[in-house]
Amino acid sequence: MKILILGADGYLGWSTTLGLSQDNHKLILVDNYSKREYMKKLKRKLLNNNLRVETKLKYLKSKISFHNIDCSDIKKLSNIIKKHKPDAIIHFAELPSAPFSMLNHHYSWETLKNNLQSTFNLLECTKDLVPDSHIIKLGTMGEYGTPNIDIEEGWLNIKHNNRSDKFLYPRQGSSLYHTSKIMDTDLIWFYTRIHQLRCTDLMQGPVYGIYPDLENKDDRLVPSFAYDDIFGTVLNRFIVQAIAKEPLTIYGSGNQIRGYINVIDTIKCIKIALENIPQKGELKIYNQFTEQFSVLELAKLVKNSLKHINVEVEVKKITNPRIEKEKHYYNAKHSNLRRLGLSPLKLNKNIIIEMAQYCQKFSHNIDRDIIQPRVNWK
Ligand code: USQ
Repeated sequence: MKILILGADGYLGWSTTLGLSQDNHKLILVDNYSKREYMKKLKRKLLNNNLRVETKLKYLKSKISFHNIDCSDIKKLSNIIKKHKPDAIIHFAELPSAPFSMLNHHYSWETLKNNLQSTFNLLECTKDLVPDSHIIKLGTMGEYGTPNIDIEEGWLNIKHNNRSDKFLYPRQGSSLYHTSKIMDTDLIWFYTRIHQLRCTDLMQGPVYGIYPDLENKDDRLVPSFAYDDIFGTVLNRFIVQAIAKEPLTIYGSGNQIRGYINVIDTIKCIKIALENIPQKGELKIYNQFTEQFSVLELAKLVKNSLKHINVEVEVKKITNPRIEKEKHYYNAKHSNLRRLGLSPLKLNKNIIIEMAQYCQKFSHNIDRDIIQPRVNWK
């Protein structure tokens, strides 16, 4: 397949590139490095020396092409789509952070503007130029929030006054970032049903992991690894905190439950989505996570695992900087990807130890000043 990957410099965009580069696809990559710029502005740093895409492609010795393009510029995006006529377009070109979106008016608007504009531009270009092409969009489990009923996979059958119909599952985000993803889903569903596009929306939980590929552990090709309070996801942060001998930052009670996924499984899910092309006018939605944990359970797992490599871990509850339910029901369905062949890699001691050993190699890069949460929802 000819596959266009938007947002190819990010944690998931680059991991997907690596994963798909081994298959017989033609890949075209797009990124404008804006996340790197925002990190610099906000004085947040990565753990690893994340090389630029052009350099990583040289090491990969592949003929993958890269275009430095902002997807919120519709002219530039449409030129790329016109030129390459991709069979599938994977859309990661979004600002991915809840704290970033809640920092202040400026970054809230940056998140809404960037995420909606890139999704809108992609849908417009697809409708006009490649209406048969398959859009795979990274959504988030956070779109559903933490309702007091089971979370279905995208859709909910509702019976009301003796009549029934199927709707998008009700959504309520706990940050403007999550809300931007809800709005994306609404846009995607509108274009899918009105213009008969083929779309897949992947509702993914927080991702962890270093190497996207079990066979290829070349450190030069590792994706970005964030551990700071704005861009790091919780398990990646905990492991860096443990290596830095800082207490693990449990927000509030630590009873918040989410569905987690290893970055290796993210790639497997993208491959499954690519193979399962929706009909015209069909929006497929998959809940993309493999296991549920509370924050406290994750912290305990890190503490117990790292004992085996003599790393002492302290766990500390701190005031929750976010407004989110800390005690809640959580039962999210996630059988669609399993049914299509995903066999999940479960989180275990060895995975945590391997991640910690990678972090140890880069411990000289750890900046303790960017670990404590600085963005407060209130
Ligand atoms: N948390 C802590 N301590 C920390 C960091 C986080 O207790 O140091 C807690 C949070 O309060 C939250 C949970 O851990 O309850 C998950 O937080 P997170 O920062 O790992 O995840 P989140 O902000 O929800 O966002 C991340 C990604 C986002 C993706 C989302 C999936 O940044 O791109 O969409 O995970 S989900 O959480 O299912 O919405």
